[in-house]
Amino acid sequence: MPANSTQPLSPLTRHNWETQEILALFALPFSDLMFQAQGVHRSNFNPNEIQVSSLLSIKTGACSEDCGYCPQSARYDSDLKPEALMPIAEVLVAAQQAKEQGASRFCMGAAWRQPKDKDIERVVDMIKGVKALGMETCVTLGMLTEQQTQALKVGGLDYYNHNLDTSEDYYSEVITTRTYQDRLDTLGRVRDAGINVCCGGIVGMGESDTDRANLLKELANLPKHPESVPINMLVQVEGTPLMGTEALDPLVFVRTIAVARILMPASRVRLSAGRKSMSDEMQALCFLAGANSIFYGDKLLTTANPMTDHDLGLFQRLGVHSGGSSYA
Ligand code: SAM
Ligand code: DTB
Ligand code: SF4
Repeated sequence: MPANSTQPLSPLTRHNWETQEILALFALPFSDLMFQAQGVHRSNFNPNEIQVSSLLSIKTGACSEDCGYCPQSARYDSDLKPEALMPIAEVLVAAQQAKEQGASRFCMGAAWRQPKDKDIERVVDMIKGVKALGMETCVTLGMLTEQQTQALKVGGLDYYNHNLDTSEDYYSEVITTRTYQDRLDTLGRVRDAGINVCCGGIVGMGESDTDRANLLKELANLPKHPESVPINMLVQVEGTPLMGTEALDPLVFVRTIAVARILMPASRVRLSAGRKSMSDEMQALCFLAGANSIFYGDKLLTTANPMTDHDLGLFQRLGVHSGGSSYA
């Protein structure tokens, strides 16, 4: 039976995973892992339906944080031209275009450590405008105060994206300007305000198998699973410290999706950044493993994504269609 938006507790929905159990899932023969993930996927979702979100960077670059993967940090020389917060009219033109191309959710990202209160007012106007177009809204703005979170909720925000990015142990290898606990605190405020949570991470940053298992453990052991779980493959950008990191085995990426699906049965698992460098066949494996959401549109925030025509062709070849929200 499909789960609904209240995410009922089922025997499959656990919040007490141990690292060793998760590592054991990762170590299953590939075929057995895929079979398990498929079973969980099919009992919670229509396996041929993929939720489609489009991204827009509403404030680009010049960020004070030192996230080692990110071209938007002011500390690295990534050739990115910083841009101030976009005028609302331009945001709405981009949202309308995304809607016409087939996106159901519009995600607006800002390169901030944390927004100022006056930024929130402008973002709330954007949220209202995008909702008026009939799209779901998501924003990712960095750390939030309780008051700011409430203002976003009152403004009608559907989802807040705030990634844990990696395991707690590996976090300080990648980011030193904020703590894991800072991230968890903002996620708690978003959850308490009744906004849907979009939270995942990045793999391919040189982390260990245990780090990947522990990232998924953190997500699955949250008091409530995030409604949306983006799994990003690191996009290596010239000038960032993680440029040149040894590439992750693509099959380990597929396994990560499968384990996320098993641990968080009713969450949308999003095959996120990194698709541009994946073959169609690898993406098909990710969908088989239980991914049922993508970022759609030629650009992510600042880097390239597959062309929309290519994605539409892939959907047709796989016999899948866009649709669905957080849950089946
Ligand atoms: N500044 C806010 C923050 O960090 O929460 C919001 C924007 S930030 C760009 C959103 C997310 O994009 C990050 O948490 C990270 O997971 C992802 N991201 C950034 N650069 C990436 C890259 N090069 N490859 C993969 N994911 C990336
Ligand atoms: C997420 O998990 N991935 C998206 C979205 N949430 C905001 C961002 C990916 C960014 C990839 C690098 C870039 O384009 O700047
Ligand atoms: Fe800034 Fe977010 Fe990039 Fe970190 S991930 S540098 S906080 S924009």
